[in-house]
Amino acid sequence: MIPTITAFERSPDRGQGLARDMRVRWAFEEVGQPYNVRLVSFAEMKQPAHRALQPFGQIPTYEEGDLVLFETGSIVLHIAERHAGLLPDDANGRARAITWMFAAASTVEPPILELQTLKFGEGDKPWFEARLPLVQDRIRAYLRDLAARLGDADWLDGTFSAGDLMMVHVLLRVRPSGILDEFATLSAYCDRARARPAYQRAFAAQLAVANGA
Ligand code: GTB
Repeated sequence: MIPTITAFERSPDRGQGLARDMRVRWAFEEVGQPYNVRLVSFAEMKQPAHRALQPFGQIPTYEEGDLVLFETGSIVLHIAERHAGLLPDDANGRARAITWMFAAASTVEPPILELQTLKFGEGDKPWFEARLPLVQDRIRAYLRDLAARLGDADWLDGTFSAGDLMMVHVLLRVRPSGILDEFATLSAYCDRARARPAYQRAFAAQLAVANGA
């Protein structure tokens, strides 16, 4: 059965790959699994039918027969566990790759989301100017530690894994702020990931939606 995911009918980034369906598309492409996409409008996302799939009224979702999943980490892990290509064969290597998935979503992503919330939702608030450098520095601290761990390796733990996929997509979210460029090795890490044919196919597919194809 071919799984179906949901994605923005009109992504606010106009197809620059920042919306989270990109992670799922990329995972499918890495393992060579075909998938269908159902596009949803913002209004539809908040309706009971979509909330039955995603309680918070967000994209992406994943449907495969009776199975319905939400949360990109869970969906990417599900794909990685069922298909070769995104998790190492040895049990410890798999556990470490999954640890990096959690590190991306639970440690590195929250301050990046905080920066977005601040910039796009609190720009007119009296605390904006004071909070901005604090949040930016919190991101820098995590990126410094991540860069130290990556060192001059290509990927976080041996071969490319679902951990890298999640981490790179989280890092790409902070790129427009200019902070990623302060870390040359992380920037190169993201470029390496973006050069992967699977990433490029996924990017092209979601850009095609934005271009009305
Ligand atoms: N933790 C969940 C997951 O990982 O699946 C978070 C899902 C989520 O935040 N989905 C967003 C959403 O549906 C889309 S990706 N938002 C609508 C809502 O909450 O009402 C977040 C996103 C949106 C837009 C851009 N962009 O345009 O640059 C980037 C990322």
